[in-house]
Amino acid sequence: MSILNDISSFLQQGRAPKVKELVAQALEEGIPAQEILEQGLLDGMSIVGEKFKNNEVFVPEVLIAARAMNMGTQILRPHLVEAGVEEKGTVVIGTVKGDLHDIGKNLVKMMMEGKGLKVVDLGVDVSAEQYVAAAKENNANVIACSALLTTTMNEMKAVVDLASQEGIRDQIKIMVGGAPITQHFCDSIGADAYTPDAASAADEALAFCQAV
Ligand code: B1M
Repeated sequence: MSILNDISSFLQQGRAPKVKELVAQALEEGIPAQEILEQGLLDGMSIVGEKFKNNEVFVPEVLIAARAMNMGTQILRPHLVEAGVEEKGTVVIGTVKGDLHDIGKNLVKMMMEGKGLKVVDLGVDVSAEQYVAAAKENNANVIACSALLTTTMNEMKAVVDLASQEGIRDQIKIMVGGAPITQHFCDSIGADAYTPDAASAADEALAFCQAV
């Protein structure tokens, strides 16, 4: 079994120290960080997600797998983030109100930092008021909203609407993403961009910042 399969399998078992150790070992063996992320960590997490959907595992198991995922990504972080010295723009990021999923949001943040962007991370369960206040305070170019639940994705519309009410809509781009989000949804709420993954989110945010 390859080391990437082992990482996936230990992640599924929630064995964080083992995941951490193998991620470090894979890096030492010269496996690219992106490959470790996709074929090791994300592979394991998507299997956990499938089992969660089928009621084969439950919230506690998912939580310990998520903790293992986070430990693995922490080791990968410096290799994924080759941050530019000069800041190229500012992004305010968070997971929308009512939603506690942050693994994808953290990956998006990491990739954006890797493009030399300053990222202000508001965490999870972020209200429209918090996004807009932080965008104003930090003179941000982009608000980036992540949602993983179909029940919370409509919070993104509240962010777009509040940015308009507060008169900053024409100065800021609003990006949306997360598993239930689609281009159609993005268009329907009047957001500026939907991207399906962390790498394309970072490219898009950089493009917005450079267009200012
Ligand atoms: Co939750 N959960 N969860 N969960 N969970 C899902 C999302 C679910 C699909 C599982 C399922 O049923 N198959 C389901 C949602 C169903 C739906 O809404 N239709 C679900 C549910 C129902 C729930 C609870 C309600 C369960 C319960 O309590 N009964 C509950 C809700 C809690 C809450 O938020 N209020 C809950 C809780 C949890 C845990 C706390 C246990 C844990 C989260 C831990 C954490 O994040 N710290 C958890 C997890 C881990 C998952 C799954 C298994 C994995 C999510 C994940 O991290 N994926 C998930 C099943 C699945 O997705 N297969 C599931 C890996 C991550 C890298 O992917 O976040 O999609 P993702 O990010 C991607 C892209 O979407 C994109 O980039 C990333 C990759 O490049 N992206 C963006 C993300 N944000 C972006 C923003 C952008 C652009 C791209 O621009 C701004």
